[in-house]
Amino acid sequence: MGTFIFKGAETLLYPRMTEKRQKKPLDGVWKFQLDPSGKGVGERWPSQGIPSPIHMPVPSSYNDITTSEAIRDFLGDVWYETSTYVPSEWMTERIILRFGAVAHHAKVWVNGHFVTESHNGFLPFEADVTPFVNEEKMNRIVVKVNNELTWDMLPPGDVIEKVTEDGEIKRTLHQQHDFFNYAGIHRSVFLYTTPQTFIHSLNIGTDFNGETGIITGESESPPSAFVYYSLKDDQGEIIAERHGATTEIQVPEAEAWSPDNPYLYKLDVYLKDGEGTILDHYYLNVGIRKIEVKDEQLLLNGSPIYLKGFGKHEDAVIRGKGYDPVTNLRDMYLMKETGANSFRTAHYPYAEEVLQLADQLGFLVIDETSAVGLLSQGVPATGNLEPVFSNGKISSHLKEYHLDTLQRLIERDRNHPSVIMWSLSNEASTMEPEAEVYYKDLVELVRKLDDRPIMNVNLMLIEPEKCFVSKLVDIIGLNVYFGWYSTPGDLKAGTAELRNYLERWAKTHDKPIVITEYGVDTMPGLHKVPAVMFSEEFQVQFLEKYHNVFDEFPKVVGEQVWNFADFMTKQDTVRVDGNKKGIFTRDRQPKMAQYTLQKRWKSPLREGK
Ligand code: GCB
Repeated sequence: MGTFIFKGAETLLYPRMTEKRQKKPLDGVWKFQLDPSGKGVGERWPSQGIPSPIHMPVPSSYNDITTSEAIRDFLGDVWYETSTYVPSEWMTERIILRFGAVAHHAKVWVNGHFVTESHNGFLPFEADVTPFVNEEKMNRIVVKVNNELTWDMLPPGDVIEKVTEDGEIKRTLHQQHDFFNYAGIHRSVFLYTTPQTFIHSLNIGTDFNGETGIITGESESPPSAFVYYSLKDDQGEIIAERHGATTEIQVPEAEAWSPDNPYLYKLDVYLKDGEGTILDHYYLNVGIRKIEVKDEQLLLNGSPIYLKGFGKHEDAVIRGKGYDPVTNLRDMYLMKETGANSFRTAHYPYAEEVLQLADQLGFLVIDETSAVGLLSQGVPATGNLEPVFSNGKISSHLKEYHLDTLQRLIERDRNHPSVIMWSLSNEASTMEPEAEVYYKDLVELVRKLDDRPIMNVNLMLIEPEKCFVSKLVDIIGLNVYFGWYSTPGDLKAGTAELRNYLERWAKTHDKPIVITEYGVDTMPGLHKVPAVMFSEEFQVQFLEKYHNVFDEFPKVVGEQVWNFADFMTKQDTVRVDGNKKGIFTRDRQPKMAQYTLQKRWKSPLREGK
C-alpha cells in the first residue's frame, strides 16, 4: 500500500462570500449506490452517471438513513452523484469544488474528468474545476467513497477477509477505536469562486499583555498584488488599517477574548493592484487572546484557567457523523448550561463550522488529530500492550500521514481563538522507546508552524515513569477509568488507584495535567440504591469521588468528562447499542449527572476554576 498524502496547491481557507467571491452549497439530496464488486470505474459511472441510485442526504453518514443492514454495515466503495448549473458570471473566475470532509477515501469527477482525491476522512479538500465546467449545461459531479481502513492512515484499522461455510468471502473491519466507522460525505460541499489573483492563505496570530492586544497577519498571495488589512471592532468601526503581506497591529485597550467574553474583532483582508483596485477580499473573525503553559499551569490572558468540559464526538441519531448545525448548536447550549468552558475534538478534527461557533460562543478547544488507536488493543484496553512502534506495525507511511494531518489541521484551524492547544494523538503505545523518535518529529513540526501548547493524551495503562512522549509535550492529557475498567464497581478502590496514579504523574513530570477522560456507562432511567454500575446514581458518585481527588492536585488544570453524549460504536459485548458514558443521551437529554457537573462547574472552586 502506498502513501496516502496529497499536498496539493489547495488552500485551507473556509469558503466565504464577499463582493469578490461567491459560493453555492451543493448540500441536499444526492444520488447514491453501493458498489460491492468495485465495477463503477470500469462501467464508466463517472461520465455516464450511476445506474441504479437511491436517494441520500448530503452531508450525512449513509449508514443509518435507510433500514438496510447491508447499507449500515457496508464495507467498500459507494458512489454519490449530483448535478448543477454554474452561473455565467462565474466563468471569468477560478471555480473551486470543495468538500468539508469525506470519510475515508474519495475520488471526484466533474463531467467525467477526474479532478481530485482525498484519503483523510476529517479534513477538507478541493479542486480547481474551472477547465471542466460547462456554462450552458448541467455539470455532473460524481464521487466514489470508500470506508476501508489500513495501517497506513488514521485512524488505523484492517479489513479481514474470511471464507464462510457457504463459500462466500466475508470482509469485516478490525478497528482499535471505540466509535462506529460512519462513512459518506460528512460535511458541506461547496462550489465557490475566487478571482484569478487571489489570497492563498492567512495566518493570524494574537498576543495580549493585559491591556494592549497585538495582531500579526501573514498572507500568501501573488507578488504582483498588494495586501491591505482593515481591522474593525464588533460594531464595524475601523480600528486600524495596514499595508503589506506581513503586518503587526497594536490594539490599545483591547477587549481580550475568553469563554466569558468571546469578543471578536473583524479583519478584512484585501488584495489590490498597483492602481489600488480591489482584486480579492476575504475576512476573518479575530479573538485577541494569549494562551500559555507556565509554572505548571495553563494561563489564558495571563491568568490561570481551569478547563471544565467534555470529550465529545461528532455523532448523532440518523445522521451519524454528518455535520448538523441543529445538533451542534444544541450541544453548545447544553455545554454552556452545564457550566463547561471547553471541549476536546476527540478523536479527530471536527467540522470547521464547529470551531466558528466555539469562537463566537466562547469555548476553549483541544484540537485533536485523527491519531486514535495507535496501540495493539481495542476497547477496553486491559492487560499487556503488544508493541506497535518497534515491530514495524506503525510504518513510515503512517508517520508521514500523521505529520501531514497535523500540518493540515494547523493550517486549517490556526486562526481560531477557540483553539488553545494541539493534541497529537489519543492513547498510543508510548511506553515503547521507538515512540520517542516518532513523536519528536511531530512536536518539531508543530513548533515550526505554531506557538500553541502541545498535548498528548494517555491511556491509563501508560506508566508515567515509562512514557517516552510526555516529556516532549507541554501539557499531559490523562484518560482515567479506575473503578470502571479496573476494580469494576468499587469506587473506594478506584479512587485510591486514581490518587496513586496522579501522584506518580505529578512526581515524574513538571507539567500541568488535564483529565481528558473520566466517566462510566450509564443507562438513563436506571436507578439503584446503593448504587451499582450502569445506574445514574453510580455515574453521579463516580464523578463526585473523582472531583475530590482532582482537587488534591494543583497540577490538575482541567477535567473533561467522557463523554458529552452517548454515541454509537461497533457492536460488542461491552457496548449496549453504543457507548453510554454520555452526560446526555444520544438525543441530547440530560442524565442526573448533568446537575452534579452544573453545581460544581458553575461555582468558583479555586483560581481559574
Ligand atoms: C477511552 C477512549 C475512548 C473510549 C473510552 C471508553 O479511553 O479514548 O475513545 O470511548 O475510553 O468509553 O472506553
